Amino acid sequence: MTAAGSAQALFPAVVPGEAERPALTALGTTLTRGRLAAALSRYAECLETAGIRPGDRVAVWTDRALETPVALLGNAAFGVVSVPLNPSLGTRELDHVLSDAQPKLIVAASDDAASRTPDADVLRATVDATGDAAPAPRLVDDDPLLILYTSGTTGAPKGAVLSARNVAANLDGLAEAWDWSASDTVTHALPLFHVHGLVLGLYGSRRAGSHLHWVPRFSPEKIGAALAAGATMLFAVPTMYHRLADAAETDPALAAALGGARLLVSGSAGLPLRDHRRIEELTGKTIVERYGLTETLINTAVPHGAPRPGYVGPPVPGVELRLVDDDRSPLEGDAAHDDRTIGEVAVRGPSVFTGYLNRPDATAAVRDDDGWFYTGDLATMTTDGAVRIVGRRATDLIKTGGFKVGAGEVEGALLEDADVAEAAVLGLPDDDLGQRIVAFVVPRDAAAPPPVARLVEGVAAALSPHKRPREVRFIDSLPRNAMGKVQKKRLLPEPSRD
Ligand code: MCA
Ligand code: AMP
Repeated sequence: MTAAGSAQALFPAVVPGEAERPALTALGTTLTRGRLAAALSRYAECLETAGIRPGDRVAVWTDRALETPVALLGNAAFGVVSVPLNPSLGTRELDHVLSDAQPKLIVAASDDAASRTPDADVLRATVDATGDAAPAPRLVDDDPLLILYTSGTTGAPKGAVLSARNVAANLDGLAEAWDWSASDTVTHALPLFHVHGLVLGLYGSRRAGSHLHWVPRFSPEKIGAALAAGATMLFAVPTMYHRLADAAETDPALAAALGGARLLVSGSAGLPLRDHRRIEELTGKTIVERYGLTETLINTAVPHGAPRPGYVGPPVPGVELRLVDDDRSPLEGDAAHDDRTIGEVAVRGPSVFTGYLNRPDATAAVRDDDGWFYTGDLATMTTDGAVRIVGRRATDLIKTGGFKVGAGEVEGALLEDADVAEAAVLGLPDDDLGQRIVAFVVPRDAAAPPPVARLVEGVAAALSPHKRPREVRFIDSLPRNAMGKVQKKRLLPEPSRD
């Protein structure tokens, strides 16, 4: 696995004798390690023919097709910087990402990308797994590997730039925590445009040498089938576990398949204790949680063999973590470890991103001169370092189905509607989604409010379907304080106000 000098390859080379082991399965096709390496080489040749050189930015339209993981692995292997694009991105958000990241090329498995981006160069991706594999491993270095777009409270999403070293360091820490090895098969049904599905699921599997069985569209049945076919690890967001628990209640084969896995991992949002318990009762397996951010990758992980519902684990090997107060001073003495005193999570280490693309101001706001990154998440810690996430600083950041959504961007999209005078968006508790996006809208004419479907479609078409409000409530005016500032908490039902 080592290349020249002490430099290390990002993904291990295929060892003779192991070329026939499965590496990647999706939609009924399996590529062995040898054939995947060949497919990456053919893909790299296509990039070269298209005039792409290492260091260039290439966007990947993450169609639900085998071509997508092959392109994302091929970009990494060839040394180009991937900008993964959600194919459901609305017009406004797509324009923003393309003008911010300025990719030289968009790679896509379908015609969709070309019709949505008439001014861009689009390369139609195919999987050609014939011929030899060229031995040109991408090394672990500080050059950018990925630009991943993530929402803030206001404004358009920012591009978090992650280097190969960020990714390799984090994946090695997770492999240690979870005893993740080449004998594992990971399955997941996550999108490939975010850290969870892409960095952990796809790149993690390649780095550990394990087999990835990617299910491009989530359903409990398909996850059950992947587990029954031999997957040993499942990565999923809490919404998926909630739906798996619902389905397993009437499907003993699914419960048995979940129980047969070596490790069930949840992340991207907190898993309610109720769903922890339901899965445990139905399958005999206890889910382990891990906690992270796009900008820092995974900060904490419950280790394999030591499940602890309610906690997201100790720091991943290589990550420094501490709780800080409102002034960003570390909590001291017992307060830092009493599992009661709440502080903001700050992290430092090789997995913290290199910065936001084109946004040094935003980078400086979250990372200090000593390299500490301030997550905005509120937590407690035990004496043995186990972290419990209890909330977030900003109520304007919503996590719905594991996707992060800024209230401000949804409000902005609602205000585009000529019949909307004012809008305030909140995440309200939801058993399935964790939080559901609820829009409080003041219509220009109370007697003739705009149709709800039009408002919902408007947000989906401008931003992305997962940012659409699941509920719209019309109100006469937004509650404001004496200074005229909107007081969103007064829109909440009484018990949720704190
Ligand atoms: C429905 N649809 C619509 C509308 N209604 N489209 C436009 N306008 C509408 N009004 C479409 C959607 O586009 C979608 O189509 C389909 O209907 C279902 O949409 P939806 O109801 O939103 O999906 P869901 O069934 O609720 O999805 C649940 C889910 C999903 C599968 C759990 O939320 C999901 O994949 N979550 C994963 C999020 C994730 O990976 N987060 C990681 C972030 P179509 O199906 O065709 O698209 S990384 C991170 O957080 C950190 C680092 C970490 O810790 O991991
Ligand atoms: P993102 O910006 O999509 O990368 O989301 C990062 C945010 O997801 C974190 O700041 C947390 O608020 C949340 N998150 C991720 N994993 C967990 C978890 N296991 N428990 C609670 N919150 C989580």
